[in-house]
Order: sequence, then C-alpha cells, then structure tokens
Amino acid sequence: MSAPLRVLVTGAAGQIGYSIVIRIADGTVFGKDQAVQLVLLDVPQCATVLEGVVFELQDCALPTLHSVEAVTDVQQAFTGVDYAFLVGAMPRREGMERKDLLAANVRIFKAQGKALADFAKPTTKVIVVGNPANTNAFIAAKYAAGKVPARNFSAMTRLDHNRALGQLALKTGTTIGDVKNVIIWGNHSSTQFPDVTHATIKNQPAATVVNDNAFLQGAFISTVQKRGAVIIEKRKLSSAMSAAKAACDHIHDWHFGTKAGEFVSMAVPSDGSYGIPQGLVFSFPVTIDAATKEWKIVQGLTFDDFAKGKIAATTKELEEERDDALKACDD
Ligand code: NAX
Repeated sequence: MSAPLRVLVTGAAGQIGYSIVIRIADGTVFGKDQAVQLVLLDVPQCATVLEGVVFELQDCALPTLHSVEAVTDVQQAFTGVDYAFLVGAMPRREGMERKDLLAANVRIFKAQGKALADFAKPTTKVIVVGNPANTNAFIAAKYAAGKVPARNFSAMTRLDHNRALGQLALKTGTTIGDVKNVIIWGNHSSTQFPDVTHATIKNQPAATVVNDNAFLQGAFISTVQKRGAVIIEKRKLSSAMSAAKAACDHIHDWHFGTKAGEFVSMAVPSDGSYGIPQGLVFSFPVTIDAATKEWKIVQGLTFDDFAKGKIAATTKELEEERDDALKACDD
C-alpha cells in the first residue's frame, strides 16, 4: 500500500458527500493499492451528521481507508491536503436572486482559496462541484494564487459529459464503452454546449452513426443542458449519485491520466485556447498525462457557425458571472 494521500471532501454531510466518500475510500478513485486519509468538512450545524458518516465508513471495513476524520474547522480541513473535492456550497433558497447566491458562494470559495494557499500542499489538486462551479473555482484559484497554481483548480462538467455519453448510447442502441470524445464546452449551466462534432461511436463519426442532425442540434443538447432540472422534478432532490460518480471519474483521470486517443471534459482556467479569455474557468476537452498528472487542452478542433454561436453564449455568461463574483469579493 502506498503512503496515504490526504483527501478532503467539503459538504461531506450533504447528499453528494454521502455518495462520494465511499468511492474515494474504497479505492475506486485512487486505486486499490493507494491508502487514503479522508477528511470530511461541513459546517458546525452538521457535525453530528458528519459523525454518522464517519461511523458508516468505519463500518465498511475498507483496506484502503487509512483514516477518516470529521472536521468543522477550515484550517484543520485543508492542512496538508493532496486532493480537495469542494462540494459544499450555499444552496439556492426560495426567493433568493441568482446574484445573492453567487455572492454567498463567492464568500465561501474566497475563504477556501485562502485556506488552500495557507494550509494545503502547493501540489494539491482541486475539483469544485458546488455551484456555480466554474466561477467558484475561478474565485478559489484567485485567492490561492502564489501558493497553489491556477492550473491545479478545476470545476466539474464531467456529469454533463457523462450525460452526453449516455444520451448518445441510448439513441444508437450502443453501450457507453462504444461512445468516445464528446465535449462539453463552457459553463456548468444551461448555456453549456454539448458537442458531438469530434465524437465517435464504435470508431465511426457520431454524427454519421446517429444520422439525425435535428436531434443532435436540438433534443440532444437540451436534454443534456436541462438534465439536472429534470432529475429534481422526478426525484425531488438534485442529482447526487451521478454527480458523485462524475466527480470521482474526474479525479481518477487526473490522477491516472486519460486513455490514449481519448479526451474528457473538464473546466479549467483558460490559457487563451479557442479565443476563450485567459483565466476564465471554462470546460474544454482535455487529455491528461499519467506521469506528470498535467492536463492539456486538446488543440486544433474546428467549429461550424452553430458551434461558434453556442460557445460565444456560454463564454458571455461566464464573463458576466466572473465580473459579478469579482464585484462581490470587494463588497
Ligand atoms: P446538499 O445541500 O445535500 O449538501 C451540501 C453540503 O454542503 C451541506 O451539508 C452543507 O452544510 C455543506 N456546506 C455548505 N456550506 C459549506 C461550507 N462553507 N463549508 C463546508 N460545507 C458546507 O447539496 P448536494 O446535493 O450535495 O450538492 C452540493 C453542491 O453540488 C451544490 O452546490 C449543487 O448545486 C452542486 N452540484 C453540482 C453539479 C455539477 O455538475 N458541477 C451537479 C450536482 C450538484 O447539483
């Protein structure tokens, strides 16, 4: 068993937290030979719930779980962390404006960015799940600057990516393993652009196999964009099992690298690729090198006018969110 990795999950008393911790603890994310020190953070009001989660993890008798601690103190939570799953966020309450939600979350992610800078390892890798995920990651990276490089911050669009894979497999009567290289561009919101232009199904261009352009430019995109809302309508709760699984896929691939010839969607600080403003946390297709654990934005992809319009819309939304968040930071 390798020396333990210290892995933080925030919002661990919540519903995604409940589904995510088992996958991290049982070796699904970091492998069956990698010990994990799991740190569970939530707000003080949830301390008892957290304790219950710790007890359940102990009862799972997991060989890869070196230790598990429940904490409500930010310094304790972030100290020496190798990987951070930032799931906890302020949920939208009735009557709350989008701006209020953004401001509340900016405060949380500003504090957590500072805590990462002060207490985490400089090599720590961060996935932000809590919404608005892209902008929260942008803020956390800004306040960790100088200590933890911006490229170690990411936001989750892997759930959207997985939803896109699922829809294509369903439409074509194939299985998930047959579908590769879908892309989610932009924001984890309803402006995201699920793009199949470069996707394949059984090694054939997805558009040829699907053979239904109206579907690909219509129902396919809106189903993926609105899937979260549909799950809430049906379950009366937001996606949790699939969100936890996606977060684990995201960190698994960051840790182990992507497969040859395949890319995944990950929201990362833009380096200016495809004209996306530098620093904006934007979902791109990436490949990850297993040896260095560094992601690279896939280059040289082309867009038709339809794709250009979609990418412009999601970029505009992210720029507005970023500007509102920066304003809220100064308030
Ligand atoms: P829950 O409300 O079940 O859990 C959130 C937990 O976070 C609560 O236990 C709460 O006490 C805790 N929390 C709040 N502020 C905190 C802070 N400052 N420090 C530590 N813990 C804090 O929500 P859940 O369904 O688990 O969703 C968590 C977040 O994921 C939400 O923001 C949600 O919108 C977001 N999602 C993001 C997705 C994505 O694809 N990026 C998809 C799923 C999900 O909707």
